[in-house]
Amino acid sequence: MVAVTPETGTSSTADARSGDLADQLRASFDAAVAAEERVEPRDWMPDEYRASLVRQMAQHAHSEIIGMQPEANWITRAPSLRRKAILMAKVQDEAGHGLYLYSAAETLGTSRDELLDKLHAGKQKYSSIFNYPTLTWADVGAIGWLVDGAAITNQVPICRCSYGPYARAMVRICKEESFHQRQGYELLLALSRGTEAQHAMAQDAVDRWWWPSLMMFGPPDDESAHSAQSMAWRIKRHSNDELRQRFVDIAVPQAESLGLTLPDPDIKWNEERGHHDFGAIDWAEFWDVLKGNGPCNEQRINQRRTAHEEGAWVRDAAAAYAEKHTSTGREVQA
Ligand code: BYC
Repeated sequence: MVAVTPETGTSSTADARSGDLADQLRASFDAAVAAEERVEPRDWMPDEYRASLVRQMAQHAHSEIIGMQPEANWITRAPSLRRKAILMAKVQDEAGHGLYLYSAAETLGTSRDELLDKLHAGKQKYSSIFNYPTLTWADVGAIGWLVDGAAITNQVPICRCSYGPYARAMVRICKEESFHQRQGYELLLALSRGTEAQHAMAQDAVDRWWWPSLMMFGPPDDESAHSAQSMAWRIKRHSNDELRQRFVDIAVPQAESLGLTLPDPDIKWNEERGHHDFGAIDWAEFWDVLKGNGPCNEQRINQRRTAHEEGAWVRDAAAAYAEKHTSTGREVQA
């Protein structure tokens, strides 16, 4: 990989000293990616590669911090101290995941403030899934089992993403996500094996979260604007439909073990394909949620903006403290 130094120029193709140099840099980048070498922050990379990574990583980071809201809704009403402690730890993990991802995005020359401003202004997206409400305690289980399960299916391949800082952040995130998925499964299992009312609550949650979970993988391949290029750059390793199918194949036997039914009469094993067939996804609903018309879009973004405004004094105090101690030559202790 070609490191960007004062001799080789800056990270932008436009800034490369000549067309020849730009071609060489590009060829070297393409060869390195094809050879499964990691791209690191100081390496030369095409502007479009950098922009696409920032787009995906920002959306991912925003999803982590917005994703804290639907679950945090149940912290005060968790049915036991054990469940409350688990849920608090999980929500705290999501904040940590956001932090790793914003930090990884910063290595591409974009600041966390800039990305948050874009989120608050509606210029960057977060996952469609978090625009659905958490109506009952069982939703905490369904989010863990289905939403975190879908997230893991999507994110394990990103541990092999060509961009080093993103890939490394994903290793830790996936380890934590697998705990999240298991806590959701265990919670749903307890409800499913509980009273009739508890079982019905678990089934209702699965009925509501199943289809939105399938939408998390993004539009069908023939409508996915970025997949082909992202796969060529080894940012994505599998297409949206491939990962969605993998998730369905994993979820079907798990639903059976849980004693719950997936709300799709068309799910059946297809011997020839070696996969489960499943019913049609309501893509009109997906695009509508992306446009801001989901049940909770407005609530989620308003709550995020308010939290940001109300946290301004904490950021100011931390910055003033750091300034005071660096200007006096003393290091700030963590
Ligand atoms: N929601 O060309 P496409 C989590 C957008 S939650 C909203 O296929 P790409 C968590 C897409 O951005 C999950 N927008 O895009 C779990 C693009 O619009 P822009 C967060 C979506 O990037 C529990 C347009 O549709 N995970 O981790 O090739 C608790 C066309 O799509 C969605 C990640 O973000 C969607 N579901 O593939 C807390 C994983 N799907 O950008 C947190 C990393 C598509 O042109 N991201 N769009 O305006 C990815 O793997 C990929 O970005 C996606 C989409 C598979 C999501």
